[in-house]
Amino acid sequence: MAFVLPRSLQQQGLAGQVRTNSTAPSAVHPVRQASKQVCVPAVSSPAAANGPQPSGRAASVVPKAVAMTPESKTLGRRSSKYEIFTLTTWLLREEQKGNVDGELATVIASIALACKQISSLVNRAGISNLTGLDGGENFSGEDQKKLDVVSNEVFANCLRSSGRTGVIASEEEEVPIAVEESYSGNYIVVFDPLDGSSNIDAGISVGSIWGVYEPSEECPIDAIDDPDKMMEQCVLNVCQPGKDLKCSGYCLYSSSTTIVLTVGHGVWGFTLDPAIGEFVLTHRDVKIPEKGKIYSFNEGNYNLWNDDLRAYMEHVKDPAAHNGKPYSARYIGSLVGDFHRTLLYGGIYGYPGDKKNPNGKLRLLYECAPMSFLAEQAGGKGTTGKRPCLEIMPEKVHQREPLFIGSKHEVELLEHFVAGKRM
Ligand code: AFP
Repeated sequence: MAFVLPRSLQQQGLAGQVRTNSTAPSAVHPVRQASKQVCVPAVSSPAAANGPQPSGRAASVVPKAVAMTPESKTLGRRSSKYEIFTLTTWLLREEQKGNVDGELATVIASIALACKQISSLVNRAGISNLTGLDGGENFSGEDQKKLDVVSNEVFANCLRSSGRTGVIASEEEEVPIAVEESYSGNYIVVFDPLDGSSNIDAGISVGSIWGVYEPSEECPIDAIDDPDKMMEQCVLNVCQPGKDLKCSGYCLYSSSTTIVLTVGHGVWGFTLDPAIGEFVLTHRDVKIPEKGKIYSFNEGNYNLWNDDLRAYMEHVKDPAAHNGKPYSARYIGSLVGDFHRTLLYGGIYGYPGDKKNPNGKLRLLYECAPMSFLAEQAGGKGTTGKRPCLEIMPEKVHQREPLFIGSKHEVELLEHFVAGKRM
């Protein structure tokens, strides 16, 4: 877990209690050295904050192949076949509608910039000696890949530089980091910078996942004098239920790099156009199919599952129960890739608890809750099998929960079995 503390806390002496950016081991680590690029999105407008154009290419000389979108009409301007609708344009429109404020737009723009950098690093991993293990472990005892470490730094740098983030929590770190910033904001960002990284060395899809919260109103961190209490409060501020999310999203690094996000008004997808370095709208107001005959579980754990889950699994594979055509199995082992397919094609993704790990493997704050917010905004569902993920009040930053997510009908069918019922 990494924290960027609001300046008010740093001034009150909390910075001395926690690892600061300047003392981080990155100064001597070759991989970390490589990632020392600091992201500085301009904070005055989302348009500027979405990153620089590659030199020599102005936004106006967009290749002909880029299609004009229906959104251009809603902007009230004369449409042109060269007009494109980018993430920046979308953020401006959402700001005009009152769905995001300028600060949140800046946070999202800085996340998009981090995703561009990570996309470039992932693409070049094999030729830049960024595959393989970093040599360290994260606090959970999991081996860290080089790209886990680098992506964490890229994400944290971009959020710090946005000047709009007060607290950040990452899958990769447990020790809080106080950063000497001249200004900081209030938004709380939780993220998994590179989910599915065990797939990296084989060139298989990976992704980043994030969620953005406002500080909890019941515990204003500025009002506390005791540094220990302040630290506790930072953790509490991060630990909010998913229903309080202001934004969540993921970036898929695959055959293309695609950001899919929600600010509570539907789900929108933007694909990185490498020719212009911009995320271009490609998925408008995504709705997950109501039904879908694809299941995505690690069935290797079958013998560790309980009877209800095994009965469900037998049901979806039973030709007699489905007019001769059972469900298809698809499993990448990368939540972002598996969820993206489920969102577009329909079906269900599941990571259940089992005899060894009663709460499964996935983390509530930066995996289950952000993905469930997306699923619900797209008309689907995300549950533990017993209750909606968005309703769970976290007790720990790195808490694990079972996750079943996808088409409404498919998740409800699973819940039916988990409740001990049968067809
Ligand atoms: P890694 O980041 O260690 O590859 O874990 C990925 C993940 O958290 C999620 O993206 C996958 O869906 C899930 O774990 C795969 O876990 P199994 O390997 O146990 O199926």
